[in-house]
Amino acid sequence: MERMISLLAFVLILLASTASAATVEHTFNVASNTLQRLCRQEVKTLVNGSLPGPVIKLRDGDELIVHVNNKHGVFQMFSGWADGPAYVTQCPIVPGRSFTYRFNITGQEGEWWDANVVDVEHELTTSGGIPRLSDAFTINGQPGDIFPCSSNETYTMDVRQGKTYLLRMVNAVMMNHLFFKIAQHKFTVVAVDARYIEPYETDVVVIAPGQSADVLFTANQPIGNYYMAARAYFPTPIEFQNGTTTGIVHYVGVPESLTPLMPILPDFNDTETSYKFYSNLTSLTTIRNPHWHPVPKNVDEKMFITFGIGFQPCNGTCSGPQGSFLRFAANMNNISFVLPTKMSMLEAFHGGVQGIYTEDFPDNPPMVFNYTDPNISLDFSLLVTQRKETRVKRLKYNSVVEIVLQSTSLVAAENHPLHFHGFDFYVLAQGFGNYDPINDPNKFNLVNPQQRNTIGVPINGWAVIRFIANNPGVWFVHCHREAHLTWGLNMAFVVENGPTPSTSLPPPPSDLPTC
Ligand SMILES: *[C@@H]1O[C@H](CO)[C@@H](O)[C@H](O)[C@H]1NC(C)=O
Ligand SMILES: *[C@@H]1O[C@H](CO)[C@@H](O)[C@H](O)[C@H]1NC(C)=O
Ligand SMILES: *[C@@H]1O[C@H](CO)[C@@H](O)[C@H](O)[C@H]1NC(C)=O
Ligand SMILES: *[C@@H]1O[C@H](CO)[C@@H](O)[C@H](O)[C@H]1NC(C)=O
Ligand SMILES: *[C@@H]1O[C@H](CO)[C@@H](O)[C@H](O)[C@H]1NC(C)=O
Ligand SMILES: *[C@@H]1O[C@H](CO)[C@@H](O)[C@H](O)[C@H]1NC(C)=O
Ligand SMILES: *[C@@H]1O[C@H](CO)[C@@H](O)[C@H](O)[C@H]1NC(C)=O
Ligand SMILES: *[C@@H]1O[C@H](CO)[C@@H](O)[C@H](O)[C@H]1NC(C)=O
Ligand SMILES: *[C@@H]1O[C@H](CO)[C@@H](O)[C@H](O)[C@H]1NC(C)=O
Ligand SMILES: *[C@@H]1O[C@H](CO)[C@@H](O)[C@H](O)[C@H]1NC(C)=O
Ligand SMILES: [Cu+2]
Repeated sequence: MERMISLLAFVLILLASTASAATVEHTFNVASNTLQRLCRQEVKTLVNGSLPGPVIKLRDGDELIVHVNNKHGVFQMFSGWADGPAYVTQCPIVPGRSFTYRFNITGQEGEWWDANVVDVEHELTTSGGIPRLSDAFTINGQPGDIFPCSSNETYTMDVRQGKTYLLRMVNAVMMNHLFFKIAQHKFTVVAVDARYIEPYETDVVVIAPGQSADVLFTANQPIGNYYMAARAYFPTPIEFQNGTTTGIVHYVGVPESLTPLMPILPDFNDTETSYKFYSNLTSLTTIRNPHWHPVPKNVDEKMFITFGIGFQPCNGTCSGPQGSFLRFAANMNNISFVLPTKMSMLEAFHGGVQGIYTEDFPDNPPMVFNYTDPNISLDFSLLVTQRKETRVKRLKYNSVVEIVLQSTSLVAAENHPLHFHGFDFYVLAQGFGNYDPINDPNKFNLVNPQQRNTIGVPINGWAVIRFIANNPGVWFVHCHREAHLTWGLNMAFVVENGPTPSTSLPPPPSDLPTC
């Protein structure tokens, strides 16, 4: 789903559920269109020609069928055969071809480059360097008043005093966590990553790339105009997109021309605020949340995964800041993941085809060191990995997996937003420094931990997650910073079929694209 939102964007609105589930069918035409932003015209790849894309309204329980016609040349989106990551679950839909996604429903911000995003990605992979910065963040496709040539189209939300509104937020930015505020208003966060949480009061929402949040706010201030604003949480001392995107909360009854009040956003490096938000959330476990399942107590598979930035040798053709013989690489347990090209991993799994991936992703890092020592970043002997491989971890159906996610400070310490396809996981604990296997398990919340599919692991820190592998197939795990994904900060799980047809991967659909 994430590629869809970050590159193309459509809007899903979940309505209150009714007794009867329906089948909702839509057609998406993916093509190039010209848009005007930041004083210039740019060609962008859009769904049905608009940004944000078309709105789809659904009720809990509905089946959604989306026919995608790729008139351009994008990689893609979405779940089993329609999970989306190209070469993991299927081959890309090549220009001129189409594919139908089918999935059942249980249960926007963005970014702008003054350039073609395909060129930005190509530049990144060929240079071996860091990606060029975007030119703006956007709220519903608009940079907002602080950016040039934008204020006549700034996203404006009309509100009536005394009423409560639900904001469904998605961070569709490719590289940055965001702080989000509305001047003088408070929020109640009621869900994250489409999972209900114990209502959480805050005046700032922190949201990682790929995460979502459902947030209530009451228009309880004097009638007027108030900016909603977002800018990066970026605690690493390198260059980043430091602009502030804005929209306007406009109380009906005052002129739209009245200058809005601006909220004071946290400092870019305010790890305290981000950690507080990310670690304070707990699941709603009462009768009000029928989707809640208690945390499984017995663990079948324990893994310890380190991840971070490093380098790989380059044959003299790279042009990044570190010269022509090194390119940036990123890894999990010192293996920099590389996507196959001949066949998708899911087809290889389903067909028993050898040679596409190997099932030897290690349960532990090859070396124990002081992962979060700031001076470790200078230790060149640790930085260069030779392994650029397609390794997966095989899991038995229904096994309970616990993973310590340990960030390393190699090259540059960052908060990496790790996204798991196929599973929502419980976040048992988080902290700074190196995970302590003796004392930290005492901090596990096994009662009402938040459930997520994307976790921003604290900078110079760790997180422990647990999930049940009840979803047969091949599931990609990756950093949701686009550049880190490209550099290989990824792995995948292969989950075996269960004992019955309904717990097994169905055969591929007839229109599955070929590589
Ligand atoms: C997208 O455009 C196609 C062709 O114009 C149209 O049939 C379809 O309904 C549109 N889809 C949505 C979700 O609006
Ligand atoms: C959606 O649910 C219906 C009814 O349970 C089922 O027949 C159908 O196969 C499901 N579709 C998908 C894509 O899971
Ligand atoms: C905003 O201004 C741009 C030119 O700067 C123009 O192309 C666009 O149509 C305007 N939008 C609205 C809603 O007036
Ligand atoms: C944003 O970064 C630019 C340089 O990249 C710098 O000139 C500017 O002062 C920064 N703005 C803020 C608000 O930090
Ligand atoms: C955060 O940045 C500010 C300047 O913008 C600086 O004064 C402060 O020391 C930094 N804090 C940390 C924890 O790095
Ligand atoms: C919320 O975060 C603050 C600061 O990190 C911490 O002191 C407090 O114990 C946390 N509360 C909960 C319920 O996690
Ligand atoms: C270097 O590697 C690139 C990309 O892998 C390849 O296209 C190129 O042919 C190689 N050049 C040499 C001199 O080996
Ligand atoms: C790891 O490095 C940090 C920061 O330098 C230091 O405080 C800590 O004591 C080190 N831990 C170990 C086990 O050496
Ligand atoms: C890190 O290295 C610097 C420069 O070599 C040194 O001054 C500092 O004490 C070191 N810090 C730690 C925690 O080892
Ligand atoms: C990673 O593996 C390489 C060999 O490919 C080795 O030189 C390096 O020290 C390893 N680094 C870590 C952090 O394990
Ligand atoms: Cu990352």
